[in-house]
Amino acid sequence: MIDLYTWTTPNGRKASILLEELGLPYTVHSVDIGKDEQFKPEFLKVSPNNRIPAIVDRDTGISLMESGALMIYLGDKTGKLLPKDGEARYRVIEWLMWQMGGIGPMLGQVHHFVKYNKGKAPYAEERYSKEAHRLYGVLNKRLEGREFVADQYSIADIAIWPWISRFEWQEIDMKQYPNVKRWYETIAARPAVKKGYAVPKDTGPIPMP
Ligand SMILES: N[C@@H](CCC(=O)N[C@@H](CS)C(=O)NCC(=O)O)C(=O)O
Repeated sequence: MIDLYTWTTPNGRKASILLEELGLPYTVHSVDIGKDEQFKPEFLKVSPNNRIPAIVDRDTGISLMESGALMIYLGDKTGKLLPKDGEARYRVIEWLMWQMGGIGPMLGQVHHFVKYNKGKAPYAEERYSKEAHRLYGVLNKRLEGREFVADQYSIADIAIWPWISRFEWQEIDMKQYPNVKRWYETIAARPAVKKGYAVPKDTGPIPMP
């Protein structure tokens, strides 16, 4: 049994979608970051950086913060969605790290400046929007002639997808990125993705381009 600490954000959805895909039993603990619940002492014991998602694996006693780390852990625990060794494993980790270092932090800045604080910092809006387009372009190129970022559906796709689901917030026209659009729609149709998207609560249907 896994305890999942999460909220209705792209990083949170990475963990719930993965748990649904793996078919692992889990208990959801909502951490409403809008109400500063991430600073509660009991949550900080699991996630000292006061950020969701985090997990505790009651089978092993291991607790983990950082979505990339817990995705690798769960992939290894189950032997699914992360190849055991060889180039295939490193390819998945490569694109997972690309999400962790690029897509997440940069699109997060687009949400901050373009969606929530429009007009306050034109330079930041321009800088991060440009970076968002660059990253969408990289993803579009990677998906040319490839169904998924590392060929087989993997934790890398699951890490990237919830960020792309905010394409409207990012003012991205998916028609400009046809391979991303096709990949996004394929993943959005998966039953586990639909279930995991609605954790810890239903915020409405998955946005479709
Ligand atoms: N690198 C972290 C980022 C996690 C993160 O930024 N979580 C946000 C929600 S998407 C959060 O908990 N924010 C609360 C805060 O900043 O206090 C991960 O991938 O897990």
